[in-house]
Amino acid sequence: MSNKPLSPLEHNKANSRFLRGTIDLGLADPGTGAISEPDTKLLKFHGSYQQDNRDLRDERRRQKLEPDFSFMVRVRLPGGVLTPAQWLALDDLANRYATGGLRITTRQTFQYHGVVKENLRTLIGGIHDIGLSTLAACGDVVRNVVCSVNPEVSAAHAEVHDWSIRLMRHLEPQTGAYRELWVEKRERTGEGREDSEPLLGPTYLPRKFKIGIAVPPYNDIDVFAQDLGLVAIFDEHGALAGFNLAPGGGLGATSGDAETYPKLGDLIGYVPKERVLEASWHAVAVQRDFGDRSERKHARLKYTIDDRGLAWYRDELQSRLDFPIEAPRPYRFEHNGDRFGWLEGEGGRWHLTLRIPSGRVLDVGQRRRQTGLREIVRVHEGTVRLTCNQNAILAGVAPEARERIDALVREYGLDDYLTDRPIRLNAISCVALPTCGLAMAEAERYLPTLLDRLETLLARHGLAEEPIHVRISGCPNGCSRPYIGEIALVGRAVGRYDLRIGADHRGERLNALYRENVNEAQILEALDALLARFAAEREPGERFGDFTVRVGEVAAPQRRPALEYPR
Ligand code: SRM
Ligand code: SF4
Repeated sequence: MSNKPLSPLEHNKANSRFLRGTIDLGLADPGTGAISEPDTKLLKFHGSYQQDNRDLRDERRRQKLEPDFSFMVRVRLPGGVLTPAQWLALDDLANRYATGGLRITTRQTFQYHGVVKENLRTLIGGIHDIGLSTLAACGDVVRNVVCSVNPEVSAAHAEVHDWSIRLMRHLEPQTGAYRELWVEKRERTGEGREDSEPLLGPTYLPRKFKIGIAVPPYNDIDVFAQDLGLVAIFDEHGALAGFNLAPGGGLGATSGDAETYPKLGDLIGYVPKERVLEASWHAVAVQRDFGDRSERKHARLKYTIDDRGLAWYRDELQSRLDFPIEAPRPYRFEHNGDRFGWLEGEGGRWHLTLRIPSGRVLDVGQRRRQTGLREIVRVHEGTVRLTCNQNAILAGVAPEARERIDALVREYGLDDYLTDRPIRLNAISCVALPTCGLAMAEAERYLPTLLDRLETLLARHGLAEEPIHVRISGCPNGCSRPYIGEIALVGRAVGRYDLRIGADHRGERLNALYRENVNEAQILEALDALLARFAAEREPGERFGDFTVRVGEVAAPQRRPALEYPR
């Protein structure tokens, strides 16, 4: 283990009395819209980030006012499944306490933005009251466990979804701080002496830890971008047998720092389903014990594995288990997108996947998505499922209810899935400006313009119906998983992006840098030439990302995970 000094956040966590800090005092201080800097770090573990409106920063500074502070609140929603009643309650909380409606994230949950300090306790308490939580939605913990939205085979999905909930419960923080602060709303939180964290320990994990379960043939969660990816494996009767383990994925990178990089996870083996809780516990514990606690940029599991070797990680994990990790089992992914429109599932129930651009559940002009979804959910008797591509599914609809839902979809302008071209349907963006403190360029607000320009280019080359996956992030942290986009823009500065190409559409190959730090005109010029070549030289059925690698426009980037032991 490292002799380097611990990062300041490690001391902060150690002294926090199991995540209490002085958050209670900060919330009670009427003199500022903020809380103290050390407490902002602890607040993340409770599911909230302090932010300020970056559009207003300069003006507020000129007026000698403190920044326009508010809080982002992230709900924890394993597997992205919620009831209509929960949807309505979350929607109501958004209207009362947040700005900008609800936002579906790339990890199939909701975020609220613009929550002022005085409303934090009411909002988080309200989320708790409907059986949900924000605990561990952010911070150095196991985050929201995502899983494939798989409504076609609902029995299999139901079981996999159940595992995502069990994993979340098995690995979540045990501190009483959350209950004291947000449920009991105590003026003064306790001492934390009675708390213990059997898995995470008093300093929690070195960094965030993400777990996701994919259900082949769909990789809609991008399983190889997780710290621990689980690929569900089914037996010959279609019953869930167990999971392949793929540790070491992670996409974040820091601009200009070659020591940080995106990476896909590697397959190290298979465990039967009844062993997955134990295997995941120890997969997390290895990172707890060996992850870098001195340099946060180097603290994700991918770096621990790259420093020590995949075989080391597998052996270390195996040494903590009293059952063998078996060889990985075969599976095949078809794509990492969503399947829009109506699909019939088991038991004669139907499922409707709606396109929600950038996940914004908000009324804008004719597109009254927030009101429309509220009206639909009021009559909907199944569940709602959020996808990691920021879309929403009305699941479990009776055949006779479809017509009414279709009418509401049309009335409120939720019919993008019928009108949009594939490139628009599959595009993902991160939040970026104005709320994200790390954004270097626009993402969500620029995406519609970018797509207009790309549609013009595609039409020029006779490619209007081409389902190319486009992803844009406002900085290299990669929250829209841009490093697995067939075309990706990664923000470097206002109006400037790295253009990356060459990922596949199954989430099994990273893309590579094609043009560095370029503006819109340069991006469009480069893509114009690439699309012309694609239209002229592609093989039948070949996808854009695969084409750019085959013809050598970019060198084949990181391999897809190999189906073999790492020895
Ligand atoms: Fe993210 C930080 C938004 C998914 C990698 N991410 C942030 C913060 C909290 C900015 C900050 O630290 O101040 C962003 C808040 C913006 C805002 O105003 O709301 C933010 N990340 C998001 C969301 C909301 C993007 C979206 O538009 O949907 C996603 C919330 C997911 C969730 O519900 O939990 C989101 N972030 C991701 C993903 C994709 C994924 O997990 O599938 C990644 C890449 C995968 C990974 O983790 O490697 C991702 N976010 C990061 C990183 C880079 C971490 C790293 O290892 O370097 C940061 C920066 C950090 O942690 O220091 C970050
Ligand atoms: Fe913010 Fe960067 Fe994540 Fe976008 S990718 S939300 S700009 S941290």
